[in-house]
Amino acid sequence: MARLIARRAVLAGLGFSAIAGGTAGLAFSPDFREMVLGTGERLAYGTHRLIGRNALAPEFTEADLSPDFRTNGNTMPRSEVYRRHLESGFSDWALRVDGLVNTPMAFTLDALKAMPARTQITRHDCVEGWSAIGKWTGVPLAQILTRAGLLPAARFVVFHCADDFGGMAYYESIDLVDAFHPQTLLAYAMNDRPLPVGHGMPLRLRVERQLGYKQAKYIMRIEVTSTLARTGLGKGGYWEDQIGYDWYAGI
Ligand SMILES: Nc1nc2c(c(=O)[nH]1)N[C@H]1C(S)=C(S)[C@@H](COP(=O)(O)O)O[C@H]1N2
Ligand SMILES: [Mo]
Repeated sequence: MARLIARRAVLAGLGFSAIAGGTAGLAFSPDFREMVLGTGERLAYGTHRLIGRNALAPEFTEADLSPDFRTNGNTMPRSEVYRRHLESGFSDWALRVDGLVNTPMAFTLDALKAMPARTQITRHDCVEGWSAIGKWTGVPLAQILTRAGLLPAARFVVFHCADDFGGMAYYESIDLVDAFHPQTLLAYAMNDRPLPVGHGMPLRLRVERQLGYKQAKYIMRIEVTSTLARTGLGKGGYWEDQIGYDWYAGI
């Protein structure tokens, strides 16, 4: 039942009217395109939606793992709150899930680890020109959203992070198609070990069909919204706001 509601909200939220039809991928509503997409990304977005909402990013094998997966961006949030969680091993940390949901919820790290997990070996592509293959284990975001239940107006999932650049908090957002994609994870482990601080401890996003800057680290709160206009400077993410990176960073 909860699943059905969530699915209906996905379809309604994106204006998919003919999801089962051959052209479903291009059936997103014009107002949605105008609101958030530039010309180049509109092409990538349309292509991905045409290929299929659940088309998988390539997955690799253990032999392909990068011996050295570098870090990028912030590697240690400086907020007091984060420092305290780090010192206490995130024992009283909880992921908050709120916004346009039926039931606002909080998930401790143990609760997340007790949920059905998915592991995938994928390539991370940073817009700055480097890539690395890593193994990620976490909870599919779809499970979290299904547990909380989406309200009909839900269209985006916003990830609020613990770190900032010059006082501007890092955040990112995705649409509901990516949010319910089978490879979209809230990862708590990397290469079979707890997520290192530099890579986003305790929780980071993996949204495998998009570039590195979408892979939000240090997630503290997930907010479901109907618009991106009221978060940060309104472009859907820290780098989108600051230097105009595409909101839809399709690879
Ligand atoms: N919270 C947060 N998430 C972030 C960043 C950041 O600075 N802060 N940097 C982004 C960028 S540009 C990249 S390439 C990846 C880097 O992930 P890594 O440090 O695990 O390699 O994280 C992304 N997510
Ligand atoms: Mo990046």
